[in-house]
Amino acid sequence: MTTTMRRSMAPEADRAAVTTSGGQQCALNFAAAPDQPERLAAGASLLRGFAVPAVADLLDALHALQAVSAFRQMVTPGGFPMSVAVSNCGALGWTSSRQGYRYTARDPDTGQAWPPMPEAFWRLARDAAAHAGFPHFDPDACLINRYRPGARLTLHQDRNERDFSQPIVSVSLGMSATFVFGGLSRTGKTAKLPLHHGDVVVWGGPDRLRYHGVLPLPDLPHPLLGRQRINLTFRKAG
Ligand code: MD3
Ligand code: FE
Repeated sequence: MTTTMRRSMAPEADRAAVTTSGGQQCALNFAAAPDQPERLAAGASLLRGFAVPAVADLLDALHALQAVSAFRQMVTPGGFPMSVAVSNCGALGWTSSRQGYRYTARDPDTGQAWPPMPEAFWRLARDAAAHAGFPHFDPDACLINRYRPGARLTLHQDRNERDFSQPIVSVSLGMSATFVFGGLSRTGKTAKLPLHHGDVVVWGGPDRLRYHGVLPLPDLPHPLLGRQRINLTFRKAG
């Protein structure tokens, strides 16, 4: 028997055996292995914990970015300040103002270009997209959302990007949130999904234009990030 055959016939052998305090042996199983995306819908995949190995690099880069383009509360086209504070990196940045939502090459607060997308950001987004079945994803925009307790995002669609064939990759860091996603119309049925530190979701294909939002953030501080949730949203905007 070849090694290949033996491996394919006994995949359990690859799992670690653990001895419990009671003396019994059990397989060390994971709810979702990091290399096994969970299919939420035809074009949507949840990669639980996918960003965990990259967290230290992501946070280092995030601190450097904040010194160039700080978080700020933008105003909605309706004239209300967003509860979520935002910043951007990459060639294009998402902005909101009384004039509407749009992508700009410059930070309106500084008049300077948005800071370049850190290599660790771009690499993570590309790897996650590839794992979810979207190879060669090359994001030119990363919207950075910062939620404090109570902050929320009402149900909306992301439709300011040029090419809807490109997916959106979302990375959650810090406090957990409940993400809500609906269908292609605002009134469609919705589902809730808890998102935790390190989780990555890839939305593409038929799910790219789904309505979605985030429920008000409960005040449950995170060991590493304290009382905040950071969401990195990678897009091909231009
Ligand atoms: C599903 N941000 O910035 S990311 C946004 O957690 C936004 O901060 C949320 O929605 C957050 O626009 C959710 C997940 C996400 C992003 C884009 C989507 C889900 C999506 C586009 C289509 C469908
Ligand atoms: Fe969105």
